[in-house]
Amino acid sequence: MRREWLSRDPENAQVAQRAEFTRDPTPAATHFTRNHYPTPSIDAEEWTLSVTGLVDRSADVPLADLQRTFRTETVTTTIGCAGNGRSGFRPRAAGHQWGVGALSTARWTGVPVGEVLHSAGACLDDDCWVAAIGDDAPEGESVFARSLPMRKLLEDCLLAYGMNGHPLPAEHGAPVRLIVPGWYGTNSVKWLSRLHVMETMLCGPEWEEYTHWQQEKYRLVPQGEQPTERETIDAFDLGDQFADPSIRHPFMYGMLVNSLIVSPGPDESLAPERGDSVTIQGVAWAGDNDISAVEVSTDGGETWHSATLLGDDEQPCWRQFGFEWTPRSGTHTLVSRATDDRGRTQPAAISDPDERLLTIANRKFPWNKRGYASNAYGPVATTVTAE
Ligand SMILES: Nc1nc2c(c(=O)[nH]1)N[C@H]1C(S)=C(S)[C@@H](COP(=O)(O)O)O[C@H]1N2
Ligand SMILES: [Mo]
Repeated sequence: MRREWLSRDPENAQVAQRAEFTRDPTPAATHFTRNHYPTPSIDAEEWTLSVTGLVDRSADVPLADLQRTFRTETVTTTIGCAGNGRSGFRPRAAGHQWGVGALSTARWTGVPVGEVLHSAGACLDDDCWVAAIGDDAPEGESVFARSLPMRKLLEDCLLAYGMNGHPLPAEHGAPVRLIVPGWYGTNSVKWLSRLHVMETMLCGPEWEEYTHWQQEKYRLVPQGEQPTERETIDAFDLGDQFADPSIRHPFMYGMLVNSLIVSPGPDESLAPERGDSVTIQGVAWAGDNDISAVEVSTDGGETWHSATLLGDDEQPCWRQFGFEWTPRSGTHTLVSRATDDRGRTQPAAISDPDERLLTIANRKFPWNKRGYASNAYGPVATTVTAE
């Protein structure tokens, strides 16, 4: 079993085995799927991308033009759903109870968003916003749309029509989706139909049908509070939003540093020859930042050892790591703890709701109503037994 279904209609499936995470890339058939509405069927021949708002020339770009007229790039990136790890929240947070499998890495091929904005004569100022609008909402439902800051779009975002060297599959957003490397998956709008350049985020009565997924959902909100609409913010990395007291309910943008032990797998029994070592393997990722170190503990976080980072640094995707361990017989709790290149480390646990935390404090991640964005290592620990 490659994927475990959380619901079939709409389709929501997570990667079933941690072992998949050291495959590079995650095959499309294994990649997690997170849909709020059923997968729409869109005729690629009829499809166009509308570019509207603060532009000199509004445009409707057909797929063939997108593929032929503009520069193409391929980017490998790790996408994690903001709800990944939600099942670790106590008490339970609302929504699908994702384990650790709403996380995958793929190679996306498409056109840098800046190419298309440029050719439409869009306002490219740093303080402009672009609404990325999806085409999946059934009649009467809120349109799936996200507001992205211009600087990020120009830096590294793609209008993707290919995944792992094949045409983009329907459930991953065909014919074209946005890819926002290093940011929570919700920003990578699938079944993209329109880019609208504006001075603010989607907000206010004028955009009523478009604001739900931007302003209400995908905010980090403690027990007993409600998020209020904002027109703009100027910190995007979730850690930077935590550090800005003017942003009380952060938006799900740049991902926090995180890691996971892949092998040995949960509940595995190890039978190494006496004195032989076992390789502990895992993956670590840090959104827009780089991983600077990973530590591994075999006693649930009491003592820590430096792991070896493998592969390239400066990739907008996960870094693999390894640690040679000579287990004594008995039961062991394995956890990993990554640190990003800005010195920020994963917390140990998720807080209680009544602590009302608004940021990571005392090595605790703030419990929040929708169970978003936990990077605590405790809830994703694995237990193994050595003979
Ligand atoms: N139009 C649209 N785009 C969407 C979604 C959606 O429901 N509708 N889900 C978002 C969320 S919450 C995530 S985590 C990613 C998941 O991408 P995937 O299904 O290709 O893994 O798509 C995002 N893009
Ligand atoms: Mo998500």
